[in-house]
Amino acid sequence: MLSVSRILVRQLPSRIARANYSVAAPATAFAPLNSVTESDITHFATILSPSSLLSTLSPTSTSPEELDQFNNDWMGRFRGNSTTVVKPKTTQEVSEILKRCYEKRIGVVPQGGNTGLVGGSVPVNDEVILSLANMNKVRSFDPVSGILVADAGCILQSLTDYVAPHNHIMPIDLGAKGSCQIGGNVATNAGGLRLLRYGSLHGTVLGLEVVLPDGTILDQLTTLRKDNTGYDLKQLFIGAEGTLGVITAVSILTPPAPQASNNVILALPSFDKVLPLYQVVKQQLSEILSAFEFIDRTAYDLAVKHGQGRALSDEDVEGAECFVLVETSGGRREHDEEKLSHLLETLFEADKPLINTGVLSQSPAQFSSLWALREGVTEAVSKEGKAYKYDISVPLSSFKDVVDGTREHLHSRGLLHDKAVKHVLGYGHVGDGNLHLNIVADAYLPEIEDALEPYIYQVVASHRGSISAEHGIGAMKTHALHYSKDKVSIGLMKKIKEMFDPRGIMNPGKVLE
Ligand code: FAD
Ligand code: 2HG
Ligand code: ZN
Repeated sequence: MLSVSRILVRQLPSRIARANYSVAAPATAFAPLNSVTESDITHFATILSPSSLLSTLSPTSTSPEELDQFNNDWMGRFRGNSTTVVKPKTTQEVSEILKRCYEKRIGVVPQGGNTGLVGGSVPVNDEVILSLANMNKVRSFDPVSGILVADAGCILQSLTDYVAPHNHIMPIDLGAKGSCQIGGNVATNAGGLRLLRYGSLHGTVLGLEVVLPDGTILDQLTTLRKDNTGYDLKQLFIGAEGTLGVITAVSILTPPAPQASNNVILALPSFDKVLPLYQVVKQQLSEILSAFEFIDRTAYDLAVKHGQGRALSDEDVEGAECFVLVETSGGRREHDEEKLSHLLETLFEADKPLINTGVLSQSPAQFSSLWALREGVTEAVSKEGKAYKYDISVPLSSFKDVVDGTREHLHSRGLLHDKAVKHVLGYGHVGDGNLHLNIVADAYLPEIEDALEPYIYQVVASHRGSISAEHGIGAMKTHALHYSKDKVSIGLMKKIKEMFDPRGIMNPGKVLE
């Protein structure tokens, strides 16, 4: 196999590319932002109820510790210094707050469930944190069309529970479903575990209500499936990570719940079997295939170690280099089970086997526990140590080379040991070409970051891949955007930012440098 590092040396003198880029790119020159003052707090108090205003500044008296959960990100990697959290209950309140911040040039960070993995949901300095947690009502649901209109602060799991009795499901599902909000999902254009079947939020979101930085309310909360009346403005806010406005409500198409769902975990002897397996699975399961997720051996072992579930016996996992979780969702149980059994027979009886073994769930509890293993990898990684996360799109065939190449690279820098990097692992959404490369360290150390960047971004660029398949850019990757976007694209993004947010108050320091 061709080593990733060797490809790089030949193709990418990336530091030079970056220097060239910064000379040519148009600068986003916003005037410096101001800190929140006591007079702003007095003003906010005229807009919000007392319980919706948390600030260490007088006349309020919140302790700094109470603000910790808002200032720190999920990974414990990014930290802000905000003195003030506002928790509006209505779109009108959001509008009034933004008007004041716009007038006084105060930075604003929209915050949903704070489960983002790129440092986008916490301030870089002392911006106001605008939490959507109090905007958590379903506005309407039409069981015939399946269209749900909900406040942005609704938690994804609660929306799933809301539509379930109507035999519908949310088109998106992810491990953070118990905490993340639909507004945060839309703002990050989160992918997750159902993208293979239902596509991205760019397709399933039908409308948005957004408060623009100057307080103007943009009402695009349509429930129409078809609407070709000029530019589709809502698309700009999907994946904008709060840099263009605050999403206050979402209209989304929910699919009918499948009548039958099954899943199976397959243990593979080597990575080179994953792609042939994917081909066979696609061919045989066709319309009922709803997920094809990949977990390498290190990821599997960590999930088991940290109690996220155990799918296979010790004997079954022996000799397995990686695992694949296949899910089917269809309309008739007998039909789906027949197809799945036929697939498993083909796999077990093949002359040149693609799999060692597999476990098919036999009950709803087993179905959930197989998923828990895959969804639990992120949680397991965070229990094991401090994670550097690279969420990349690269050709499926190079998933293993990227993970192994990174491990070798860290080894060559003398960083692969207990006091530095403990594990390098890969997992993700094979069906979407999205690899989650996680580097688990003892602590966040500058020498590890220096070894990882720009190395990994160069690898991605050498494949013309994406440095962020689904988690976004946040604060973590602003400096690396040029590895995936050309000058013209970044120039246009800056113009769009300036048009919507001429004072640069919305989520400063995120997405664009
Ligand atoms: P936050 O983390 O609060 O915010 C994320 C970004 O969106 C920030 O830039 C914030 O400013 C902005 N934002 C939030 N709400 C709004 C709003 N109402 N208006 C404007 N901007 C807003 N991501 C995936 O794509 N796929 C996965 O499979 C996946 N699995 C995960 C599993 C775990 C265990 C964890 C911890 C995270 C996972 N993530 C995944 C990342 C994260 O959960 C998603 O990005 C999620 O969509 C973020 O939602 P949130 O409400 O927590 O947003
Ligand atoms: C997943 O697919 C999430 O589990 C999180 O996107 C990935 O933690 C990660 O790197
Ligand atoms: Zn993912």
